[in-house]
Amino acid sequence: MFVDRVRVHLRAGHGGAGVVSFQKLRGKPKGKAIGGSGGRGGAIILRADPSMATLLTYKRNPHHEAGGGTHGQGDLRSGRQGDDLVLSVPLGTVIRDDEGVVVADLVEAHQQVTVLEGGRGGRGNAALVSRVHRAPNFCEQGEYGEGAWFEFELKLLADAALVGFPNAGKSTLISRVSAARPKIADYPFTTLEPNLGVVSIADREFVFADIPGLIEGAAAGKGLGHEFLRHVERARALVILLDPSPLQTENLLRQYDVLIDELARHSVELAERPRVIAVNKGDLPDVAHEADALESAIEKPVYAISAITGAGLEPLLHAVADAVDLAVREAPEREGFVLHRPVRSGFEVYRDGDVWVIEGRVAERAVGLDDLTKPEAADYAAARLARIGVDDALREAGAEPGDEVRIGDLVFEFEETE
Ligand SMILES: Nc1nc2c(ncn2[C@@H]2O[C@H](COP(=O)(O)OP(=O)(O)OP(=O)(O)O)[C@@H](O)[C@H]2O)c(=O)[nH]1
Ligand SMILES: [Mg+2]
Repeated sequence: MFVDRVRVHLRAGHGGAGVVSFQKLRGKPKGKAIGGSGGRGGAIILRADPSMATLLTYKRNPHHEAGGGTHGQGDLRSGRQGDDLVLSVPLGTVIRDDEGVVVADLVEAHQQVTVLEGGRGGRGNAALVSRVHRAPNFCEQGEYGEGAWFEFELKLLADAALVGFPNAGKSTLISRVSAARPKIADYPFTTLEPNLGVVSIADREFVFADIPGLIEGAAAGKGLGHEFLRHVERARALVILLDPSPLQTENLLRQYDVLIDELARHSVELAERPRVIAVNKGDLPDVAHEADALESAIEKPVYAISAITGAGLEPLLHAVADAVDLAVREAPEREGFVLHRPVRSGFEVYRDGDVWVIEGRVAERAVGLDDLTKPEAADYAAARLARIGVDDALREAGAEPGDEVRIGDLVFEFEETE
């Protein structure tokens, strides 16, 4: 099964929690803080792997999570970092976030992108010692690893793609000139998924793609062609394969016009891609004559071939290799990219019914302590919230003392601090 589009849920690893621990020291009633910090959670990394052909494994298993960090321990021992999870995707995979924004387009072998960073480890009480808190009896929780849905879409990276009506003989041709073995049959819409084959001609080589047949209206969603027009997008050159058989209701010129029109409707740029035009089934009567007539009509070279007997294939393949070379010279190297977006900073204040809600990582971090029922911890969290501006923001938004405020799972009352 060829799977070229999947939705995947990814979650970075949770950070380990810090710990509260004291070393008893003579003369120090509380002792010395020696609680270690938690390890950070593992990140999610996507990497392009040339040996992968489809996204099937993600269809079967759409949930992936990176390793969590472990908790800190006494004696200043930090927790272990969680293992990053490196997921392989085929070359040519486009990654989108849940809002449809392209995050990366991995077309180079081993190119990679970190899509989710692991949660931070919580600081242990040793790391929280300050002038105000010389022996803190609290520590930070580990931060949750962020989880999100992504869409992976595989766009083929063929050098040349076969474009033609169903039944034109595209699969027959690719099976004749490469090791690809797609199903061939005397009825239309036999090919339901693209097939790639490597073609060697003299000392030249190119990757050829056989895609499902296109019909009129394909760009508007008719037939099977629409889904697969996307795959043609990345081919450097196109081979327009025309079908002269009496079963085909459209004549050669009309087939040609319809196919070019559908390409243009999908993208103007696609209709301008270097192309080679061929008429298949040259073993049938009168085809040579029809091919000549087409050549005069469109004033472009037309290759008459027979995918079954092999007649005319060599000149055609050289012409395709030339078109690919030309495209390589004209178009700069296809480059992948990884989008770097600033981490969302700050927080948001909004009202949900009677409750003020504060949303944002900094605010969640400020209150992410082990036990806020400890007065010392609560004071510490309150001071942190004030410092990052949460109090001011609440006041500005119109919060009154006594109003309920929610940050993550935590609900508390807004108090005026001086
Ligand atoms: N006479 C003749 N028949 C051919 C030739 N090439 C292909 N055919 C026949 O045309 C029919 C369709 O061939 P396919 O290769 O399956 O066509 P296709 O373009 O891949 O069709 P779809 O996958 O449905 O789009 C089969 O019956 C082939 O045997 C040829 O050169 N000469
Ligand atoms: Mg086919």
